[in-house]
Amino acid sequence: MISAFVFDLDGVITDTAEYHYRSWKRLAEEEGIPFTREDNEQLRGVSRRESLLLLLKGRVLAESQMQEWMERKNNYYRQYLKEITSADLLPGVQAFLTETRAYGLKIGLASASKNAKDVLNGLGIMALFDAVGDGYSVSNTKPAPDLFVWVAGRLDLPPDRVVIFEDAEAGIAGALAAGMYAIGLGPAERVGKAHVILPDLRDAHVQALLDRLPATPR
Ligand code: B16
Ligand code: MG
Repeated sequence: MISAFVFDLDGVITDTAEYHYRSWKRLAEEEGIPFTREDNEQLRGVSRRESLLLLLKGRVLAESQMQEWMERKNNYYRQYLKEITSADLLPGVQAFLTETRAYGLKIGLASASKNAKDVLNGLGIMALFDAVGDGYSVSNTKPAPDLFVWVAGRLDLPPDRVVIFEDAEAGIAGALAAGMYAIGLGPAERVGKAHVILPDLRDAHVQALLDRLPATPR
């Protein structure tokens, strides 16, 4: 029996990837490092530190400088966050979350972002969540299962009663490693290992999705 739906944030509930991109881009320009939108695709769902390492492409910085660069990028990013409202919810999200609650399922968040709570507040949907796992909850980031396990623990549920909604390959891998169900949002090249693949949450319905899940997650 499924008892909870747990959502990734960036790429599932809202599209903060564009703001992350602009913030990293500004830092990269200030430091004379080439950084394109294509480079940014690799940063989806990846922690701030790992994002910086990808941006550096093998360049080595002292730890203090890494900290300063991450802080600077985050300050740029937080400027964008001030502008976030419910208009930034991805299509279908509000209706699907409302339907999920009405169906009687618990709702959780599993995001790599240390800014996740501010994003949920800006979007005006914080009150819908029973548990929020963010960039402060665990040390091991996706594809490790740790964050999903942490959220399931908060919801007091075993893994096979939890369904994860993810847009990143690393997120799907983490959900499966945790022994949970995975619903992939996006192209099969990225989320093909999920139990069910959807383009996005537009037209998604709880019962129809539950009907498509196999009897066990593995
Ligand atoms: P922060 P998600 C991830 O969010 C983003 O996809 C990724 O680009 C970002 O680097 C990461 O959060 C950390 O964000 O710098 O705010 O801590 O997809 O896991 O919700
Ligand atoms: Mg994501």
